[in-house]
This record gives sequence, C-alpha cells and structure tokens, in this order.
Amino acid sequence: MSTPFSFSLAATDGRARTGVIDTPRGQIRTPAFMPVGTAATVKAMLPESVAATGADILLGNTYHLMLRPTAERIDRLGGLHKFMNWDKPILTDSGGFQVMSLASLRKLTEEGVTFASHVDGSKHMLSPERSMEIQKLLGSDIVMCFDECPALPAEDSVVAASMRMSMRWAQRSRDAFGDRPGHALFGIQQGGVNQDLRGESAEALTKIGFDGYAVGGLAVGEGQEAMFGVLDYAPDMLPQDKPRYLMGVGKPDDIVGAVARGIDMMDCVLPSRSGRTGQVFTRHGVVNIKNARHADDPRPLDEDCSCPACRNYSRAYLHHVFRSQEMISGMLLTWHNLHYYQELMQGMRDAIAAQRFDDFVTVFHGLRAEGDI
Ligand code: PRF
Ligand code: ZN
Repeated sequence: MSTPFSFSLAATDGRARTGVIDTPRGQIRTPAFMPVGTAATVKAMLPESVAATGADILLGNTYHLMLRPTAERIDRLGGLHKFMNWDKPILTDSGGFQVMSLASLRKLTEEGVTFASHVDGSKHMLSPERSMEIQKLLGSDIVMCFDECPALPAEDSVVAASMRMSMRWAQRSRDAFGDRPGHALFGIQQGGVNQDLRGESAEALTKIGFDGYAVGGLAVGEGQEAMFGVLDYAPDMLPQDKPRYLMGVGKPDDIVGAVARGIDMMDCVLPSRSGRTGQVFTRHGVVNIKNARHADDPRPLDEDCSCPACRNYSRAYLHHVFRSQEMISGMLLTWHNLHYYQELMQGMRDAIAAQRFDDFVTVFHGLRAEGDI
C-alpha cells in the first residue's frame, strides 16, 4: 500500500519553515539538502555512507543518465533505485539546464532542444514529453518540469521570452506526466532577477498546479546579494502548503540565507566536488587540506565533528593522502563535507522547531568570523 506524496509543515520561525515530505520511499525532513548523484553515484561514496551522513533524498540527472547508460537500460535493470542501491527518495532534474552547460551544438526551439553528447558527440533531443518519459523510466520520485534557464546577466526581454516558454513547457510537462500516485511533479519558477517576471511565472505555475515548486534561474552569475534580493520575495509568490526547492544552491551561507527566506529544499555539487579538490567545510569556515600548514598537524579537521574523517584521522594524514592523490582522500573529505551539510540542515530544523532560528544564524556567522582554522 503506497502512501501518496504529501508535505506537512511542523513549524515556522519568521519566514523559515520546517516540516516533512512523505513519500512511499520514506520521509524527507525539511529544510533538506540533497547530495548530487549525477551519474547514479554520489562520487566517492557508498549509498549507505550517504545515508549515514543524514541524507533523506538524492538528486539524479536526466541529462547524464539518458546518455549513459540510457534510461531504457536503467528501466530494464529495475529502475534507478535498484541500479544504484539507494532505496530512499530520488529527485531527478529534467535535463535542459545540464544541456545548456555541458552539451555542444545546441539548438533550442519551441519543441525542445537538440544537442550533441559531451560523452561521444552523438545527437540527442530533449523536450518536455521526452524528459517526462525518461524520468518515469528512471523511476524518479520527484520529477522536475522541463525548463530553460538563461545565464545572468541578461536583458529583461530575453529573460521574459525564456520564462514564458518555460511556462508553456511546464504545461506540457504536466500533461505528459499524467496522474502517478506516489510520484511528484515540481514546477520551476523562472524570471531572472525581475520581480514582475517572477510573479508572472509563479502565477502561471500555480494555475497549472504542482506538488512542489522550485525557484530556478538563480546562482547563475548574479551573485549572492542579487540572489537573496530575489529570495526576499520569490518564495512568498509560491503556495505556502507545498515544498519550495532552490535549485543548485549552494555554499553553507547561501543555504542558511535561503532557509531564512522560506526555502525547504536545496541541492548542490559543492560538498561532494569540493571533497575531491581538497576544500573542506567546517563550522569555522573553509579549510584547504592541500595547504602545507596541515602537514604536521595531529588534530582532526574539526574537533566537534563525528564523521569518520574527523574521528579517525589527523589533518596530517588527510593532507598526505590528498597530496598523494590517494582515493581515500576523496572518500574521507566528501564524507566530512556531506556530514557537515547534513548537520547544518539538522541544526536549522531543530532551531526552527524551537523558535530560535535567529540565534542559530547569529552563532553560524559568529563561528565563521572567528577565523584561525
Ligand atoms: N533549472 C533546472 N535545473 C537547475 C536550474 C534551473 O534553473 C538551476 C539554477 N540554479 C540549477 N539546476 N531545471
Ligand atoms: Zn568531519
């Protein structure tokens, strides 16, 4: 017996919200951070390790998986959850955004987009209908509408035309998705940094009706101040009783600022990618493990962190394996970074529930300002 997809708010504090999304594959505690598992793996992590960091949901990518190993093959093998050994919820992005950043020979029309694969140059097509079909073949729990996201800065006329096409694509996505109990379809608001266009987009999406609403088109070159400027009004344009997902964000202070402005879900490659480039997130700020000052340091990365990298290894060891390009380096640093992000989310959920989110934010910024890490 599968329970349908539903969202319940447990508490709010200012504009910050905490609650739970119920899905047939389990609960997603919000605010939620979704680690990125682009190619059916969170790089350098076993799925059980990702779960151990506290993640309730992963993000997968239509674009990468349609090219390799293909959605049809994943479907034949029993779906993405079974294929990658992750039985909790998976949200999949719809592909258009990745086509624009990764593929070549792109041709964008009202119908959709054709492009050449970044893997082998082969030609492919994505449209709202094809994206819905692929995300269904993957077995995605939360399906994203097919949209287009212009890079910023851009002229208002360009942003408006793109947003209006994305809204027509949102209707086509809704029609193609159909009725799939237990699976959710999220709309994606566009409109750049223009309040009127954000409002028009929110109205179009709300009229169509979705199980959740993403704020798309941010963190694409506008900077944190402009992004927060949009987040000061954009989430409130979307329905109160549905989850709001800020796509592709961000650094820890972006995440705290987004939650403060009413965002419930986020995803970003930063904690996993940085784990492989030696950038470590701690409550005191960013540590670069490559730095020679760690070579003789017997202390853990973060005294207060309970992850395996901090419990069992010194900074000297982590520095050594990073410099030696040993694979355990990416494994340990990714684990730490994902653990840090999930602990940040848990801290925010607890603080919102206890009505002390402002204090949480003050302490968060205070620790980072102390320096000397
Ligand atoms: N649309 C989709 N995926 C995305 C974005 C978007 O606007 C962004 C923007 N930050 C990241 N990923 N479909
Ligand atoms: Zn740690």
